[in-house]
Amino acid sequence: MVEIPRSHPRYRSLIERERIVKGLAMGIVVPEGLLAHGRGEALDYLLGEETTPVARKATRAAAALLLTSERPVISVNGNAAALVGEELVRLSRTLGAPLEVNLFYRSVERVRRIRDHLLSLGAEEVLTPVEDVAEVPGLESERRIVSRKGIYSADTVLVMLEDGDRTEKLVALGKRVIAVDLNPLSRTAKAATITIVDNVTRCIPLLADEIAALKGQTRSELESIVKGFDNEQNLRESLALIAKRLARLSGYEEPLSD
Ligand code: PTJ
Repeated sequence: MVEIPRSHPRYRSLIERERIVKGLAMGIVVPEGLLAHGRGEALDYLLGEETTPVARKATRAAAALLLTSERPVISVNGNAAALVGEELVRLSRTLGAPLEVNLFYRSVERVRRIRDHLLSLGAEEVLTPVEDVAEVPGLESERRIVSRKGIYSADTVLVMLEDGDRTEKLVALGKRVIAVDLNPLSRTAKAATITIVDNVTRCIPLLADEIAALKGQTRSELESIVKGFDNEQNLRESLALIAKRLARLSGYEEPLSD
């Protein structure tokens, strides 16, 4: 691996790539995860590679929802572990919620490797759907295999870099799902209770900060933050921000005729 100079204008983005590549070498990330990351990079580029005010609003609502949940669980896959392992451990501590490894390209070996990686970063509790497993009904992918005392019994699940199937099924089971997804058009984004259209590398630390900041609020104050949030509207606002930014950069503020 080459040393990336701090002065490089795309330092942050290049470091994220290095984390994913290192995760691949460690057997945490699958090759398909590189493609998913590339798609995320492109979408982040369109957003201006910064947390938008729209994403900030969703993050605050997500923090309030997590704080009013009885059994929140943080679902971790390969890309998330490689990109924001440390930040997820901090979030888990701040919230007092377990991490659970849940994979699309599942193998028991990789589940254990990701668990060990999170434990090495200081995680207190990492659930693995290997023993005492349950299945998410109606879901055919490997993501259906979950820990009985974790995602299966959770009332709220935080997911990131997800394909849409599981989110839809979890919501159908009556669970609240918070998704972090740079794609405001994805099925996950549309199906989730709250979608944060942001890069996990910016969002997860911000979410931990919001949780810490909101901890002193009463339950009814937190519930009113959640109630005041409209996911469909928030997704439309994210798309509108991208459209506005592109219109400004292109110099075509008015739509071109066909
Ligand atoms: O580790 P596994 O086996 O669970 O596999 C993980 C991947 C990511 C390979 C798997 O879940 C997958 O194929 O995901 P998708 O269907 O490609 O969806 C990933 C979504 O996350 C897409 O909508 C991407 O735009 C989005 N995304 C990519 N990078 C980021 C991101 N969202 C937030 N932050 C990112 N850094």
